[in-house]
Amino acid sequence: MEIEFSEKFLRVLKDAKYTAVSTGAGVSAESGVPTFRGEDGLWKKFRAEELATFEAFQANPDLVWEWYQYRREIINKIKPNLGHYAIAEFSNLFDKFQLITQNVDGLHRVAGSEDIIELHGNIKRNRCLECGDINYDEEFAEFPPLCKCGGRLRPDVVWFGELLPAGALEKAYEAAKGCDLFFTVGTSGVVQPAASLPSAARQHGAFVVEINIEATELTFIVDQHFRGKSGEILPAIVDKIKELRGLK
Ligand code: BJW
Ligand code: ZN
Repeated sequence: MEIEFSEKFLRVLKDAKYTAVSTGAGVSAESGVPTFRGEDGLWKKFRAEELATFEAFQANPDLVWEWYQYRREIINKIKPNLGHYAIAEFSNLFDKFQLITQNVDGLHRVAGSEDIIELHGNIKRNRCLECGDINYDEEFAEFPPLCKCGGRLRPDVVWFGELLPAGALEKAYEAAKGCDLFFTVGTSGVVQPAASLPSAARQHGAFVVEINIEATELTFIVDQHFRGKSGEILPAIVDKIKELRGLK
């Protein structure tokens, strides 16, 4: 894809030593994972905010588990896209790199990224509400599923009103504050605290770039907005970095 890169962006791209990338559901959209908000975000007419809470789970564990099993089935069938692979290449192109994701689908790891901060957990894990045991079972003897100890299992993800995994947010903030180039990719920027990372990066001097198919809550605070699909724009950026560094 031919993209117009500004002089300023090219200079930042060439000079950046420490880059951080923060991703949301949009980066997996081209793989076939539905996003949360907008038209395709609805599942049986429910909004994510109505299902992704502990209260919803307590009131109707069958319904919430059905949603997660439906999503696991989708994720099990699909593959990373060119956006995930481009991000995996980033780690070889900068002295220091950190990937942060709100996604629970694990596709960054499949694409080859390592050291991923998963702010909202991982959909493949189950956690017992009683003993805290973690397992990766997908077939269950009973539904909603129970742990060996008899306690109720839940998906090991972060619901609204819950704290992010210990250390994850701190590590993400450290990256945002320490990097000189920060990308926010495929997120609507409405869910906190993840949505505050780009402004933290900017306040600490990073050049902040957004990649999204539409304007978001974050667009007005970024230095550069690329309008388009992450699976097209990220590979073009990787090509440009390689060209600038004489790697191709
Ligand atoms: C493309 C594309 C392509 C499409 N290429 N782009 C009032 C004010 C401020 C905060 C709060 C408040 N009231 C409550 C809060 C806190 C709350 C919050 O932020 N709520 C807001 C909604 C108002 N946050 C929390 O509760 C968090 N915890 C917390 O704050 O703890 C402290 C605390 C404790 C106790 C009390 C109060 C505070 C936890 C948030 C957990 C979010 N969990 C979910 C579910 C995870 C599990 C699961 O997957 O089921 O995380 S919700 C859902 O939203 C999921 C996502 O990670 C998250 C973000 O969504 P994302 O990724 O941005 O997706 P979309 O769909 O919104 O956007 C997709 C984007 O992609 C769009 O922009 C498209 O245009 C774009 N796109 N195709 C590029 N090809
Ligand atoms: Zn248990």
